[in-house]
Amino acid sequence: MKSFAKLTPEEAAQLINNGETMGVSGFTPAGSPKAVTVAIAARAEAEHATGRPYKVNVISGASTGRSTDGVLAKAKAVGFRTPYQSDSEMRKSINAGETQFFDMHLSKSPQDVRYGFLGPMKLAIIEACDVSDNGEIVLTSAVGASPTFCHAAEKIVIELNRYHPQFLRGVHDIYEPGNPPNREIISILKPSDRIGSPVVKVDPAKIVGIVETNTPDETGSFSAVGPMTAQIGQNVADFMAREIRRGLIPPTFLPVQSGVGDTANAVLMAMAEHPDIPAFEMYTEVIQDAVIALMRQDRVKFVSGCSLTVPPDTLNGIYKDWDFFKNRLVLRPQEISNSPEVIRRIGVLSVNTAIEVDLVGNVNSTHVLGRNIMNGIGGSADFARSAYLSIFICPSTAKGGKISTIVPLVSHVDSSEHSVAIIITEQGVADLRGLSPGERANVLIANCAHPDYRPLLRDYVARAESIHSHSPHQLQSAFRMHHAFSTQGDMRQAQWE
Ligand code: 0RQ
Repeated sequence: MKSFAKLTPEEAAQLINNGETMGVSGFTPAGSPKAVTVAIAARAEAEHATGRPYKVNVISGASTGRSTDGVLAKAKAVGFRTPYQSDSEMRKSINAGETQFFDMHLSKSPQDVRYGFLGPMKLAIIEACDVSDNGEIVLTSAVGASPTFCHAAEKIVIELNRYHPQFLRGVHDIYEPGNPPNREIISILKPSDRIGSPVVKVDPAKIVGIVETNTPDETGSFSAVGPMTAQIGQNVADFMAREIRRGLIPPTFLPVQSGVGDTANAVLMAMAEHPDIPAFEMYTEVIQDAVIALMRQDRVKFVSGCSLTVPPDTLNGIYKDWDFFKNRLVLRPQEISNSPEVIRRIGVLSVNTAIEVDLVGNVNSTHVLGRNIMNGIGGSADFARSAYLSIFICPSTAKGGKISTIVPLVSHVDSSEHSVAIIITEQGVADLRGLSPGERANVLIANCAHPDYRPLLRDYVARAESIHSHSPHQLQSAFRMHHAFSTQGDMRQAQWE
């Protein structure tokens, strides 16, 4: 390490100029930069104060911590952003048109960087817990797209974060697929298979300097499981147990993927508590709090993921019990954790959250009323499209009942009806497998819609059916519920034409 220059964050911030692109390490707040990005935001504010333009393009693994997206967006320092975000300042900047956002499948964004589709990358800012003279980088609590950024960027700055112990060497499995026509099979047959290297190997000449930090990940805690999320979780667990009984899921079970957030946590808890579901393995994207608790109880036997997105207390506990955890988890690049090829082959049971679902099973995971982005598609469709069983969950209503999440037609499509098998709300389960659009509409209304909205939705379908078509729609009324919320503040006010 002696051979690398020590830089202050401010010196590192000089390495990227207006209009240039940087790649940032991490995946969620886990492993994302915490010092150089803050200095870049300060530089942007100073440049703006003198009337000079300064905006950079930011490519990350997924969402980041507030010291990346939060401070940069607040400083109006981001011209272009991809592939995912979940920060309130960044969301505001995107929805105000100040930042151009390109919403991408997370399995695909690294390859688009490698193919050159997103232009040249000037700088990679990479959080590491160790780096050797010969250019071996040991990442921290996430892998994300860091291997690709290290290879694609002209220059690399390392944020050497002393908070993370060097014994993390060995938990990462770094494998970067080649570009076609020379790509090989990703030979993962079960979640615990390792196919790569414990380190990211780079030409040490590309590492222009090291910024030292000692800062925890900016990951928040989850809320306690409430009655709504508990009921959704129970419905998912009961459904899976039923599928085992019917012989449609093998009795040994299959690897599980679960999305992020409180509902996903509740689903995992309910699955782990269900007496008919055996202890299982996970092939997922984000490893969040519930997974760690369930590993300690031996209900989750092994987990393959892309990031350890847990609050600092939980992470400290993992580091303290490293002998227990080190052989039970692996962190992979997002191209591998979310690889459709692997997900399809190993038969992942996938559970993701929807914002709204329409009567034929199209899912909107990203947009509120078709216009404003929430977070992005993330890895949801990487899993949904290729899963053994693709489940989407959500409460049947939002905003105190003024919004129905079951609508005639979604205002934006992320996972189409062709990728969605099961919808589960607190009301129940709609099994859409093998159903025609009209049949899907009936089962979704009966089993998943809130009772307040069932008559309205049944009336919509009845009117559509009166004109005899394959799909139960009337174009003149399809967005009336959204329009009623926009203009009258309540979808129940909708009237069909
Ligand atoms: O708004 O925060 O103002 O109260 O949306 O909704 O119910 O708290 O759900 O936090 O789980 O987020 C789809 C956004 C759900 C998330 C989404 C409002 C609601 C609330 C949040 P408030 P909840 P969650 C990858 C996993 C895409 C990426 C993905 C997501 C806020 O799960 O970003 O799946 N998914 N990644 O009130 C208007 C509606 C609404 C609505 C909810 N119909 N209209 N507002 N809200 N429904 C795969 C992995 O492996 C991890």
